[in-house]
Amino acid sequence: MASRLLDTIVAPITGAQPAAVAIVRISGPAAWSIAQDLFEPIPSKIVPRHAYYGTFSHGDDGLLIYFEEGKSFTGELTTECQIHGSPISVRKLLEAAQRGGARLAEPGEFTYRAFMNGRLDLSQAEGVRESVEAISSRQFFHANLLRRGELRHQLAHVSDRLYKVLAMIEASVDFSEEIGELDRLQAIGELPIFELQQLQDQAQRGILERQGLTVAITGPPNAGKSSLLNRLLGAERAIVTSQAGTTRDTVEEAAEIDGLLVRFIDTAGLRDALDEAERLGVERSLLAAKAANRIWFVYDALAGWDDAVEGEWKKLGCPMTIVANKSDLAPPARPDHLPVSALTGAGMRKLMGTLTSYESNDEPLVSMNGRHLPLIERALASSLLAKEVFEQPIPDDLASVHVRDAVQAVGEITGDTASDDMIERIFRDFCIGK
Ligand SMILES: Nc1nc2c(ncn2[C@@H]2O[C@H](COP(=O)(O)OP(=O)(O)OP(=O)(O)O)[C@@H](O)[C@H]2O)c(=O)[nH]1
Ligand SMILES: [Mg+2]
Repeated sequence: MASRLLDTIVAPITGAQPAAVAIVRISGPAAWSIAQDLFEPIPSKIVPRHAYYGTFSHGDDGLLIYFEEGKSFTGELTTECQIHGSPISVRKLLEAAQRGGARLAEPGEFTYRAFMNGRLDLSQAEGVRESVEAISSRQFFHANLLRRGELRHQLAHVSDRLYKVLAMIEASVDFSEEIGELDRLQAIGELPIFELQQLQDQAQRGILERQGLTVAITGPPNAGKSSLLNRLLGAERAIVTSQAGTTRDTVEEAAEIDGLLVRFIDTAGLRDALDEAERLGVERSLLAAKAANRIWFVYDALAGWDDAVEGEWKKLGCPMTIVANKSDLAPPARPDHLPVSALTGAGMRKLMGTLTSYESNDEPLVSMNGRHLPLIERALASSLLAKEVFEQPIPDDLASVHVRDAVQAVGEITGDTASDDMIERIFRDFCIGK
């Protein structure tokens, strides 16, 4: 993509038509001259970021907005055309812009240009994509944190410190006679170990909240597992009957619980299966439980907690929340069982609360995704190795290798040291118009 930065590009930046309005963005050196041929009346003196009403040459009317170079999303001279959101109108405007000299933007090319022009670093560009693709409130929250650049800001500070240590080492090697030996304690103090540890500690939450959770709803037959799923979804998703052994195949559905994306898996009741289909169903239940982040073991409070139920519970043998359903009919067998009723909805808030309780309720100030964490860990490990060198009677410049590796790792997050390949890979997943 890099060699083609001089082209002027065009694409709709709004979603699927038909819609009330669509926006077509033209970005690049010819953005204004192309727009002048597409729109009238062109005001004698155009004010940036003001909307002008007029007619487009392809027959639609709407608004034209002009953005100066350096003050647009891409950092380039840009015009945006707001037209009616009909597929025909959008296509005709795109064709007219192409006749005027623009070419269709590749997926992610607007954001790529914003990155190449320094408007965003690589992590912020990822934040742009994540904001667009977010389907839960927590995903959107983390995407916005990333997009706004707090990680970029903190990593700039980390890099500064690393470069300072490199400079100290180089100066002491090159000018040892003039400035004397390296002050090793000072060099250790400059290593951003604490900052990287803090980032590492904070990364997990963003990664978890982006991924969301998978919850397997298991337990004996007829306990009300499918009823519980339906109650959570507010829809009759799974078949419910009064017969034990109703659910065979796993039933999966996602819902947003307190902002978090949660995939619920309703499973076949656990017991010694009566036929082949049920046996396979029970096998799938166990697999689902194994793969899930959380397990709810649901039993029927009226039927009670007998040896058979206890036996099935023990077979799972991993930590889980024990849910006493049908609490409208009977209390839970034990005080540590969570009473709920899929019928009345009692206890549901508390049950959902078990999914979203965090050790710390403070909102994070910085967010990282799954690509960033290993790089933070690498930068931290290298910084610790550099510290080890400084603590031993071996030449200072051996620490440079480790410090440089930390710089490299941090730069792969921000894009400063990322290879073209890596950058292309990240932008390849963007959609057209982003
Ligand atoms: N009173 C009462 N009845 C419930 C409750 N939850 C479920 N039931 C009833 O219990 C029966 C079994 O419910 P299901 O949701 O099919 O139970 P299940 O655990 O999915 O059963 P299998 O799929 O056979 O393993 C149905 O008749 C439901 O109407 C509840 O909270 N209170
Ligand atoms: Mg069921």
